[in-house]
Amino acid sequence: MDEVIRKVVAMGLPGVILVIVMATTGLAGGAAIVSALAFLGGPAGMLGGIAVLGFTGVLGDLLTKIGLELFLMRIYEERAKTESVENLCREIDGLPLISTELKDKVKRIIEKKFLFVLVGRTGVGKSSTINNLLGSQVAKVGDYEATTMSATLYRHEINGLKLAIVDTPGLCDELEEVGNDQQYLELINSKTTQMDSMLFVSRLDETRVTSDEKRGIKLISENLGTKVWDYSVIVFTFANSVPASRYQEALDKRTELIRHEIAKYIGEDKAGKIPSVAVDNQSKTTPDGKTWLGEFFTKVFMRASESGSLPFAAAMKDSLTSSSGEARIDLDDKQKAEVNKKINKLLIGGLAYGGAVVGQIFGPGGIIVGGLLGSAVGLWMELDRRRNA
Ligand SMILES: Nc1nc2c(ncn2[C@@H]2O[C@H](COP(=O)(O)OP(=O)(O)O)[C@@H](O)[C@H]2O)c(=O)[nH]1
Ligand SMILES: [Mg+2]
Repeated sequence: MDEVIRKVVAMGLPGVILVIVMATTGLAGGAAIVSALAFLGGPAGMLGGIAVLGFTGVLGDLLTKIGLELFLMRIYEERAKTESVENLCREIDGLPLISTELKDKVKRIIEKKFLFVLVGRTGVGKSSTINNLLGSQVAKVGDYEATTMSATLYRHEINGLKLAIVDTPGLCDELEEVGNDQQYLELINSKTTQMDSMLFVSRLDETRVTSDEKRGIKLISENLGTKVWDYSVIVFTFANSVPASRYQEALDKRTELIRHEIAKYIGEDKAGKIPSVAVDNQSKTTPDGKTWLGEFFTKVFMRASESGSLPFAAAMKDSLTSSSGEARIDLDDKQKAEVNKKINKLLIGGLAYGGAVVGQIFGPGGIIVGGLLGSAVGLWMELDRRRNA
């Protein structure tokens, strides 16, 4: 661990306050210490000494280099190894000078809760995809009557990561009573800062963007805000329903079509960057002979990591690097290299994150990503409350 981080960790709350004061006020040296003491409401031994005074120099340097966000994540991640997560979350809630959004991010890194949302027309394979991702039959498949707007949240814990996947039936369906989705969208909207990725699910073997999908894209863009597309991935199901000879072409064409529809709200440039991936819920492979789970993981991981979901990438690191047992998700060398590069670049930001090397993904029974779970506890409780209301 970096020496500076180690020192701040050893200081506990006073150390955190000192870091925040320096980052948000630009104060340094004795002035920063005096100010931090004021926030702490009295003399705190560790901040009083000359040792700390001299320390503010190197502290400031590292802060400039990696930024407050990464610094705080790193400190709390380290402290969570020896202190209760519950107490730390309470401490974080009470921190001065920083936004609620930043607090949420820092809490997420120690709680290891992640939220994914699946949207798509009924019947495209959302539930099947969730089951494949989580490696267990948690979602009910083939329910064509699920055209109500009640969202379902599936929770699953994998290697200590708490994943929540929200299945949103109806969002892309032509409904008689559309009255509900406003309320529902507002609800999701209030949680978007906690959403790690939104998966837009559509069939690969179709030739058009259907009117329900267009409506879904419009609803999402207008209600969740266009930013939601920054961390979305387009997932094409029924990959094997397309002949192998036409697979790549179909994937390119379908991607282009969906992106074009989304572009109406965010522009072609941004839409052109939304990644897509093909899966087939009845098979381990796609028509190109590749195992799709690895590609899927890589795409979602990269996207969630890019979209400012540093906590996700950070928490993922341990799962990615565990080395016991057989991996449930196999990454090929290229995928491993990509994920490695991302983890090392993102997490580290110059800081000793320890040069993670992706070995295998999620040991026995493990894996990844699918949905939305964690931060979702709030969403889940809210949905539950409304459902029962
Ligand atoms: N061949 C094939 N069938 C699929 C695929 N995904 C889902 N299905 C089938 O399509 C039907 C609807 O799937 P479901 O997961 O319930 O869709 P949802 O309404 O979006 O949740 C079920 O009969 C699934 O077995 C896929 O990728 N390939
Ligand atoms: Mg379903």
